[in-house]
Amino acid sequence: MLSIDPIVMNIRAVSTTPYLDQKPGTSGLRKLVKTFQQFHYLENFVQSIFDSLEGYQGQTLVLGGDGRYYNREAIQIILKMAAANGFGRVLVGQGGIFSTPAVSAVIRKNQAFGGIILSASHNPGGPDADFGIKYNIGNGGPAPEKVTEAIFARTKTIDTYTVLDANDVDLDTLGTAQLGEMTVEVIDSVADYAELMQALFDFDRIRQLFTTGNFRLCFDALHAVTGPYAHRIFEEILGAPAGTVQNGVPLEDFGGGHPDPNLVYAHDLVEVMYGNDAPDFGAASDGDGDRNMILGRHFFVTPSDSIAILAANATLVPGYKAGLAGIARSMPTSQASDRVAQQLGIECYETPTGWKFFGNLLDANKATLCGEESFGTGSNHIREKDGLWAVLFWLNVLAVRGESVEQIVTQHWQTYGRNYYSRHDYEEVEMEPATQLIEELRSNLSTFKGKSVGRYTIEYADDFSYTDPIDGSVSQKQGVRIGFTDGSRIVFRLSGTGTKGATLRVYLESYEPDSSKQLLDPQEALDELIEIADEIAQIKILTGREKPTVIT
Ligand code: VG1
Ligand code: CO
Repeated sequence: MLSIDPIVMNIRAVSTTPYLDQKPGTSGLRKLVKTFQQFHYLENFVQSIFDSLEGYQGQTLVLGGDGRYYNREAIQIILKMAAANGFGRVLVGQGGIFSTPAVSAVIRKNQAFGGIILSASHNPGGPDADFGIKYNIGNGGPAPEKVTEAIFARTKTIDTYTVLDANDVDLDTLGTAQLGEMTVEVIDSVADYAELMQALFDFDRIRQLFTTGNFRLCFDALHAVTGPYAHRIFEEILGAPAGTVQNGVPLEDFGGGHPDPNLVYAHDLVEVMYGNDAPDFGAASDGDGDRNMILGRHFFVTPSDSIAILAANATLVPGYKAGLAGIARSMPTSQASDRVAQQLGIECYETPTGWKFFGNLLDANKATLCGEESFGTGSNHIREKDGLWAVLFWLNVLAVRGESVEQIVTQHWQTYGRNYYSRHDYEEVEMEPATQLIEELRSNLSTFKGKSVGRYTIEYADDFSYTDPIDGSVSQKQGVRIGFTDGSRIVFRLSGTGTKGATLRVYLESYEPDSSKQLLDPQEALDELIEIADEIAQIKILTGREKPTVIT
């Protein structure tokens, strides 16, 4: 008697209608969970990704997320769609967990076609908070603008998606399952990443620091994705005592907090590091593990300084002992690394905000280290910024130099001068006045040059435009810059990652070569520039805010 084979599964073409708001921002599509839960919303976007790609039939896709609410549901949907669209294999992190840098590492190690990361990074999680999805290409890095533009164009016309009718895959057990013709491999979320870190850093020396040196680290995972990575690497492999990692269990709502490693949102860590008997070194990472905040005892390291200091000390670290090909920083990041690059006789590239702009420079071996003022640091080991990598880099430097974080930073200032730096964020302001503020600045640009304000004279004013030195692509309107004759700068831009209203970012920088004047509080050192920024952009009047929401 003939029987129907029960494992034959159905590929279904499902009719759908476009959503018109699926434009990816600085780092993927970020929306409220409720938006993503709308009928076919996620499916439309995922099918638009697949429709914008060519040549993935039979190839490997890497898939995982930061564990926030809706992660598991989204993974099941994407697996069935990947199977229906012809991928050969999907590598998914156990429990659906993968940090952004781990996805980048796994794509590269397995020569995968690309990867999908489910994260809204530093944005809060939970049923009433945010979700996000981003696509990474075969080099392990975020899709460049031409890909995200193609995806967005497709979302506006999409009328069908395809999906395999199948049961959910068990995401918690390591091993292989079959979805139609496609293989799903549930892999250890940490192993490949930890192996890569061991190849770059002197783990023996760092282990000695923990086991014989009285040295204490406090790492705060903020209940986000780096918990399992930090436990494994710091406590299991490097021998730091249990308890070194705090808030180390990923929670769907990050324990109600913002998984944003800065002085405001990482307050538990700040209390420890500024308390009595503080540890020697403190660090935190964000929702998806690509950012880092570095603290010494009672001491905060500005991210712009951090990248400059890592560059200046790179040859102390095994993975970088041959020196750097170049440095790249995003435009609003301070010019501290430019000074190191100059000293080293290498190039310092200035790119728009967002890691996708570093990809070509890294692939072409023009840059080895990259950094953003927003607590993002990374290198050519992958194509994403990498929070734990930065912490390990610092640990390696601390182990070799045997000095405190504060000593290393203040010495750096003495050698290179100090770039006082601060970013003022005005979060969730209304979209209309925020846009008006930027538009007015843009239309006044030509009138600024040569103007004197207080003790400053404006040398240039423009809207940053970037031409990629490798592929010639042009990205315009990347931030209004006002530069002063003494090298100080004010930059204004609107965030491309928020989901509520608009977030205005004001970046302030001044340069102090005199080491006797380098120990001021940055807010004090920058006070006149802060006033000028308000005057030029009418921030208080237009936003209705007396002060920023977050100062970093
Ligand atoms: C912010 C940061 C930017 C970073 C981006 C993604 O973008 O300023 O430097 O690359 O977030 O990082 P925006 O457009 O909001 O200023 V993550 O860790 O959120 O993926
Ligand atoms: Co992030």
